[in-house]
Amino acid sequence: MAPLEILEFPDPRLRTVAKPVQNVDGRIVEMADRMLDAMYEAPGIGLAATQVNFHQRLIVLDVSEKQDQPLILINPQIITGEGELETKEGCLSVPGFYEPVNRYEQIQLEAINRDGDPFTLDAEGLLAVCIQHEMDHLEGKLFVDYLSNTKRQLIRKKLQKLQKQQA
Ligand code: GNR
Ligand code: NI
Repeated sequence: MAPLEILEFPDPRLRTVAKPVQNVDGRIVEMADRMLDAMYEAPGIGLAATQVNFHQRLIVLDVSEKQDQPLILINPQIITGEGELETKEGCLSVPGFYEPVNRYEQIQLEAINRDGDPFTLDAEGLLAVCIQHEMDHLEGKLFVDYLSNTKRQLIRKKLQKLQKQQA
């Protein structure tokens, strides 16, 4: 199957709000597996369905050093968030730019796994940051939205120029 393409800022499709997954069927599991392939290929530590133009609440992650601990989260919901952590974030949809963003340091999460079963997850540090970054994508939000207008517009112009050169 053709590899999934990752949309890039300022593509308006990245602003779509994703709908809850109603049923964890073969189509969802297949999309999750293709997203993991695209994430490892990129390479990245997370990918939200929004980034591959699939607008359901599905994210995949792997923050392990060896990239051998895939995590699939369906309909993720943050139950509690505590502390604050500033991380230089990057995004596969904003290639080449890294800027500090503040997130919760620890989160408690509820989600559904690839078998369709609900589970809870306690996450901290980079995993917590990455989950919050991915959940923003499902709301049509990007890390550049936390930056100043000036910085965001500069990034947009630079990326648009690159995209025109590649077209
Ligand atoms: O690969 C990614 N690295 C990253 C680094 C710091 C904070 C968040 C991330 S997520 C990003 C992949 C991506 O764009 N996911 O949406
Ligand atoms: Ni991203």
